[in-house]
Amino acid sequence: MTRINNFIAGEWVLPSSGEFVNSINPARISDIVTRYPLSAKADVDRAVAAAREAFPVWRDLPAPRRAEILYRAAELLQRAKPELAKSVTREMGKVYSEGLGDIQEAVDMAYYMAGEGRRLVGETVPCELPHKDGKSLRVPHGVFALITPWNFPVAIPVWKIFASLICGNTAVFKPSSDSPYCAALLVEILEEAGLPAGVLNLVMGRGQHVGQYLATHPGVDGISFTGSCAVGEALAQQAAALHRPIAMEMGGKNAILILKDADLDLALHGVLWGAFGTTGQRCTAASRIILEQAVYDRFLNRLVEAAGSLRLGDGLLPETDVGPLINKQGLDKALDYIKIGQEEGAELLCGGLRAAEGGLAEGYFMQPAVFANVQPNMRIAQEEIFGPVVAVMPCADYEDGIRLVNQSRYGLSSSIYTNNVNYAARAERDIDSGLVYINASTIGAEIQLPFGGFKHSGSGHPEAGGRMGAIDFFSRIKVIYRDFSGRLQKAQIDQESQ
Ligand code: UN1
Repeated sequence: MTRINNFIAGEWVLPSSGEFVNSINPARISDIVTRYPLSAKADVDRAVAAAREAFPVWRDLPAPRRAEILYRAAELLQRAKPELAKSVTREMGKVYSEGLGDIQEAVDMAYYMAGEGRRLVGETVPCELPHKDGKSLRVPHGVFALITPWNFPVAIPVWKIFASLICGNTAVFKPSSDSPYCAALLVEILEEAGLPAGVLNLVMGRGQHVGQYLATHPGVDGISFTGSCAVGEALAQQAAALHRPIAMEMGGKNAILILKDADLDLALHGVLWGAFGTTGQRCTAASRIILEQAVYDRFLNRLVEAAGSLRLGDGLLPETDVGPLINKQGLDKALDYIKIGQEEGAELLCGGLRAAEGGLAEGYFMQPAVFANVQPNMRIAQEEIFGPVVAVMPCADYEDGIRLVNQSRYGLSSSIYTNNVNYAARAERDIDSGLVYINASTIGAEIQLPFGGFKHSGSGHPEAGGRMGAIDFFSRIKVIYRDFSGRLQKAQIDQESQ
């Protein structure tokens, strides 16, 4: 077991509080992964001051030079991938192959954002007056507060860190208290890659104290947050009062619509992967399955059989399909929704119990659950569970199915399985969510396209992607007019005199 510290102004430093708490392995709670700092406000003050101090020098370093550090980080991440993936699995429970995917996503993002260092384009346009030109430039905001969840403990921080840094911002990174060790490993890699002191600072601790204080700190210029709707929307109100840009990625209640002409084998793989991959703990997890009536019984039977045969266990064991939930609270919440669904009159066809056979009682395991005959307005069909629970409902036809897909306050990721080209094309238009998958599950976005939700899932500032995504959020547009006529020229007014 190790103990980790905060990283401020290029040094690994003790928290001013002197307090540390355990980060534990959710598959075996006696396994303490590390002890991490419970920081105090003074630590946030120091981290913000360090980021402020580093800002002018980092801003003035040409973006292609900033990029070189990201290229080095990409190589280091690639080299350390197996070790990092093991730490991801040990600290937050996802199966090892998904841990490798988490790191691969970080590698992809590092290369991609490094490339953006040579592509931070503005525009040059003709001016209406002679001997005058005009251009737009991308400039950084200053210091960003980056607040991240545990479910992608390396990939999601990297979406924010690399995009903010390549644009010339400096940052204070506050990771989830459920994945501080992974955060520290990531920061070590950036340190090794040669990131100058103060450009990225890491402060660990509780969200209500450290995260909240950081986001509203007077020395911060912008916020990027991924987490719950309740926290994100409260932060957005405070950010509005401070006139501070905020990007939020929040909940989802993602649906897969399966039409009767679909390839049902393919759809079954997609449902299992979307609903139970990462133990259902993705914002993009499939948690509503909408089946066209003609295939309802057939598909449901196959789904129940397949869900019941998924093997639970420690994600480091090669035979494991589904790992644990993140913590006691996550497990209790998912178990509560099983009760809620039953009380609402949905039919629980499999799973839904805490798994305790073998060594599983030592971790937060739950058997994957399938509810059938779900009504669209039931809580299990409307509220985000963030666990291995799926709500299945029938629909009459394409139109009815789309209506159900869109009947949600969320709109992050949706999917349709059909072999009818016209329905597939119509779904691209009709589905009201930021991500739409055709004949693929709701998870598996690639970093070169923007990632973000509609409605209550997001703020309209997507992550990842290039100029249509994160680059647009992490930079501001400055416009320069240069008049080299040597006389007063009046735009919009000097029409006649030329
Ligand atoms: C999340 O769902 O919490 O699209 C993030 C995916 C991953 C990122 C998901 N690349 O599934």
